[in-house]
Amino acid sequence: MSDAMAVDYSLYLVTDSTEAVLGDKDLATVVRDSINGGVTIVQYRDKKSETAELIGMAKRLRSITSSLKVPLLINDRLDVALAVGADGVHIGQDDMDISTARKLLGPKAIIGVTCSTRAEVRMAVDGGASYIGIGTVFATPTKENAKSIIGIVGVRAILQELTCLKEQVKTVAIGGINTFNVQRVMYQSQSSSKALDGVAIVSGIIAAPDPRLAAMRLQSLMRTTPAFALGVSIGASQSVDHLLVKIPDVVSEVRRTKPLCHNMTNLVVQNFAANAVLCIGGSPIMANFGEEAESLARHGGSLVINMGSVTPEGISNYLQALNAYNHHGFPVLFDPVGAGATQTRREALKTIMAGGYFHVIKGNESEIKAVLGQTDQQQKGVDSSSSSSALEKASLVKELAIKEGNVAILTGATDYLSDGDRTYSVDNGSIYLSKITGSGCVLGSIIAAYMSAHRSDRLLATLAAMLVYEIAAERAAERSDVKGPGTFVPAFLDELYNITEETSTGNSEWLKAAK
Ligand code: 3NM
Ligand code: MG
Repeated sequence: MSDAMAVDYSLYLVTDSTEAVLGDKDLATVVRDSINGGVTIVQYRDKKSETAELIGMAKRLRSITSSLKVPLLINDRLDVALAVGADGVHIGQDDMDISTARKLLGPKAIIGVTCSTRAEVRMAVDGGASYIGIGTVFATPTKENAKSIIGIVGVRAILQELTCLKEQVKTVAIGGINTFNVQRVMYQSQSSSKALDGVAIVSGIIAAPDPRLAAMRLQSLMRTTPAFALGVSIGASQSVDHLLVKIPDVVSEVRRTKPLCHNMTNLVVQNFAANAVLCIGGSPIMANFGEEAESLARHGGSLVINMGSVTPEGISNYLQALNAYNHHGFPVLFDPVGAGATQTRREALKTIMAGGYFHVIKGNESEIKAVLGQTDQQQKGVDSSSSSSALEKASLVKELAIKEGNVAILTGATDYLSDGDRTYSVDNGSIYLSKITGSGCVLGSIIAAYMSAHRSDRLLATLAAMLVYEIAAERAAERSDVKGPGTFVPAFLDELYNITEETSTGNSEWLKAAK
């Protein structure tokens, strides 16, 4: 038996001998190939075979894993583990209890327990678990009767519990993890003090046409910073003045670089949003067809997904585009319009959020609450209403930003923005913004343009966009030719243009109006 502390859990293979996953391949060969590709620990899991067959295969796996110096664990069956001299066992919540297993196998054995709740984690830790298998993360055909799908949020909660317990127990996430989501699972699950030690994978390796290549690809994804997280500054607490002095440069950068801003937005605001992006110096394209996203995503622009006119076909287009931009690492802003308004939208919200990583999520109070899973009373329309205090709104954006590892924005008479570390409010704006349609959507498009022009500090880019937008609205509303919402719209476009043009010619007087 090996030293449990020295085990590398980074790429944990769980086997499956069923036709549906293994096909007609030989399991022992698959295990050997996948270790050669980068698997660091193996669990032999076979829920169907008879004991003699289990021991036969376990012996073959023992000899392969021993020669390749990788630990072998057996799922559930202590007798099989003892019979072949495995390094330990993995037990589920319905299997033998951890304390008994520990007593039978001794202190050096590796014993892992599957947990989906904080309470299960405490029991596993008390019983002497070496590691926790956290899951089920995503729904997966490999485990049809999964007890609960906890999402990346659930993984975070368990990592936080372990931080509170001050336990050094190791962790792997399991359930539906593959090359598309492994980086997001690792990145978004980390809490301030604890990250996953690895991921456990069944079909992503066993069902792959070439298990060695699949393991290599997964290992390399695990070891590289995801494209969507590159160039992100985290943890630099700065005063707002420190950020404000940098804003003229960001505003000019947008006009100079004319970033492509790809909008998948609703029927109501396409024209308005495209004009606003042009006015601040960006290059808008309004393209709702997912097929186009891959080639657009190569241009280094940004994507806005605005679910204001959501349809089933729309959702699959969004997901295709989200995947393309995540893959290339360029910014994506999500505007969950009317997220809590209907059951359909709540479902759409879940599907879209599970489909990829968003650099920014922007919504009004009820939308942000819906994204946080907090709304129980139904939102009436897509317009905003408010019931929380300033402090509550600030903590909503902070909570969302921490949860998603991104920038969150809550819009309203006062806007709130946070990257989890820095939380600010913007008090500029005009009452007319709430008297016209699409003002929020336009803000989303402007932020996205700023995010793609200025990559190194997302919060700075967002704040710059918000101030340009809110102060332009203020200046427009003050104009003598503006008599109401109708005359406000063209004046607002003018002022977006004027402010950004003035800034790029060296005049940033407008910033003095920032509140
Ligand atoms: N245990 P795949 S999920 C074996 O949640 C197993 O405890 C789970 O398979 C749990 O990588 C799971 O193919 C199957 O999605 C994971
Ligand atoms: Mg079991």
